[in-house]
Amino acid sequence: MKIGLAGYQGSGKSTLFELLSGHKPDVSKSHLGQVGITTVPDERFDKLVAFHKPKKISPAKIDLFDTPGLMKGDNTHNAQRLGIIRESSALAQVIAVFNGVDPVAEARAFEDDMILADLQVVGNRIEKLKKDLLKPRPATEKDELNAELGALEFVVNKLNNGETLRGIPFTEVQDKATKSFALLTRKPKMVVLNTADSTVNEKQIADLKAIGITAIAGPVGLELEVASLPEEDRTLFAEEMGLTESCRSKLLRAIFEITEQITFYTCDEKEVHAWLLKRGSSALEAAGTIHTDLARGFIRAEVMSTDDLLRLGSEKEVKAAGLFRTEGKEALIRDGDEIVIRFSV
Ligand SMILES: Nc1nc2c(ncn2[C@@H]2O[C@H](COP(=O)(O)OP(=O)(O)O)[C@@H](O)[C@H]2O)c(=O)[nH]1
Ligand SMILES: [Mg+2]
Repeated sequence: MKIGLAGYQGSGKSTLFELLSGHKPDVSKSHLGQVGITTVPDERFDKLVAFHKPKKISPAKIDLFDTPGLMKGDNTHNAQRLGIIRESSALAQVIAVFNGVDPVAEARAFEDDMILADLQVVGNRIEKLKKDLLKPRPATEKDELNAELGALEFVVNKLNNGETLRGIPFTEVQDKATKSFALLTRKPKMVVLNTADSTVNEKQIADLKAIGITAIAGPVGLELEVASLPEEDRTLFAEEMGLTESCRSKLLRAIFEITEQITFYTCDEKEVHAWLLKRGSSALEAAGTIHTDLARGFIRAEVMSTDDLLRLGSEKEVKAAGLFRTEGKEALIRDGDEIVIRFSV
């Protein structure tokens, strides 16, 4: 999963990137954006590691994408800059509350910039389709082009109304017609209110919630300062500054919520591995997350809940309690499941 850290210049995207990834972004690459990795803290994973004592541990990881900042009111360049974040699976907009920026106004401005960027790519395609439809073509081909045109016109109408495409159910034709655009306004999005200190303005969070945006707040710059202190000073300083829950943990919780992620695990004496999966996914999709071979040669999944395993103390006891499941391709994988995929290729 790749999270685009987005927003206007000077909002603290690069600071957040450094806080989460531990790497200072290379300024010479800032016009292209850069990717770093953050590990997902997970108590259940830590318990599984203590239980299985594997040689290798692989916690879940998320790619972070520090993206070029937008400029207020600069439509042409913003659309171009936004093009870079199309490959993100979700967006976190950073807002400089520490600078007195109004969160709702800035969240709306960002939505408008994304709407314009989406309108540009979809509009270009519509023009091309209309030209193609004027040329002589076999009827079946024309039908296909007309279907695509209809799908894209639906999208353009929404965008022209100032609406985003987030959460709108798409038909198969609409999905197919828009897939290659990776529409920005369709991506799950959250807001990070970058505050001056540990004081959080709950009203700002509620105001964003009221316009459908999940937000968290935290002093990104201050947390980075604390992170750079010698380890023995960190706790004391964090306490003095009133820093309780870290931005990392708040952000990841919100990201899991907006992207509807769950975590499942594969465990043996060699490795304990945490994997991310969209809620509602099947055993076959979980297998495909691990390796395409496992999906291709899928025979069955053996599944138990981590909670049952840790509570009862062994796989044998889980089986004795009738809580061990042998499942087919379609079975739903739940948050916290430990699974083994049996396969043959
Ligand atoms: N006071 C304060 N300054 C911050 C904070 N976060 C970032 N800054 C400063 O704001 C400026 C822009 O931050 P940067 O992360 O480069 O923003 P970007 O343009 O969004 O990548 C830098 O001078 C940072 O030191 C913060 O939480 N508090
Ligand atoms: Mg930056």
